[in-house]
Amino acid sequence: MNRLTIALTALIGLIAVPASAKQHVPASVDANSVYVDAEKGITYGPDKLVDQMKGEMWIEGEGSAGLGKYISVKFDGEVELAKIRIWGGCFIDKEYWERHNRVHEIEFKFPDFTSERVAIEDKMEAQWITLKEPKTVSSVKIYLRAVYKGTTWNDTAISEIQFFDKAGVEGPVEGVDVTASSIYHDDKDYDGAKAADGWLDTWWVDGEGSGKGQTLELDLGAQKTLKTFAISTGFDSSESFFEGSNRVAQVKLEFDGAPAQTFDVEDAMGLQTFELSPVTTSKVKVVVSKIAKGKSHDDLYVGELRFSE
Ligand SMILES: [Ca+2]
Ligand SMILES: [Ca+2]
Repeated sequence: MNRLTIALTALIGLIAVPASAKQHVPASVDANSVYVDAEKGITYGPDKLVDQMKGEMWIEGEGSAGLGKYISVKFDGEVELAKIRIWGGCFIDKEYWERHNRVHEIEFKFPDFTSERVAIEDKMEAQWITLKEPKTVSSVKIYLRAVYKGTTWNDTAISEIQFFDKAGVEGPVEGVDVTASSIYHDDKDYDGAKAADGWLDTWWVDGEGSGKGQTLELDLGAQKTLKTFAISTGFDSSESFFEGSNRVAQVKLEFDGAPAQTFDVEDAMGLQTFELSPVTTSKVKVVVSKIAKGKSHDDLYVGELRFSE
């Protein structure tokens, strides 16, 4: 084997085996059927399968349940696909979940002409699918094969899909328990849990004053060594809502037995990620140390707080 061959082998080896375990965010998602509600001006497009919002979903646009229609997912190069997490219905709330069709069976079709058909339980929670064996692919098609019938509409909805390699979730710490210092009208739709549920379109809203000085205490469930922190703040479902209510402008993060770290948050919609000085802790107290004032409401919104190892 000459030096060039060795170099090429090493290069191919690097391409075939991902350097680290992670979630694969698709480069594009298309569908061969899309429901457009012309009256309301809403397109239930396939981009909504990967927008991190549970209230936004893809709905097939057939008069039927859309069986045989598919979603086409492309990755940025080859990835190891081993696990898929799916929210296979309309996840706005229990009522809408029941009124729409839910996914019962889907079939994965891979570029090497192999396929795998899997069943999904009829329950309103994210479900994990583990492929019989991991596939190295740059794309996959997902066909609707069977549905659970909705009570009102013969429309099949999928709120979100995520793709992972063998290691599964290695992103933000999940299953975080959150205690908020106050909650808007004690309303469970805006409790502390909404700030760490993975969804950008669910919010914790404070219940006292402007939100300055309020805290969210996060219990990570075990000691973790945290390396990044991400936050989305403001009522960011539209520009005008965002400007209307209070946003976090600065946070102070307090840990178990380690110095606090303070971050200035840009006054912008969407998720912002910060590098932490790595810290090992089982709890994080997020103190809202500065806020930006809304034009019309004195309520503070936090969509997400995420900590990654
Ligand atoms: Ca979505
Ligand atoms: Ca949320």
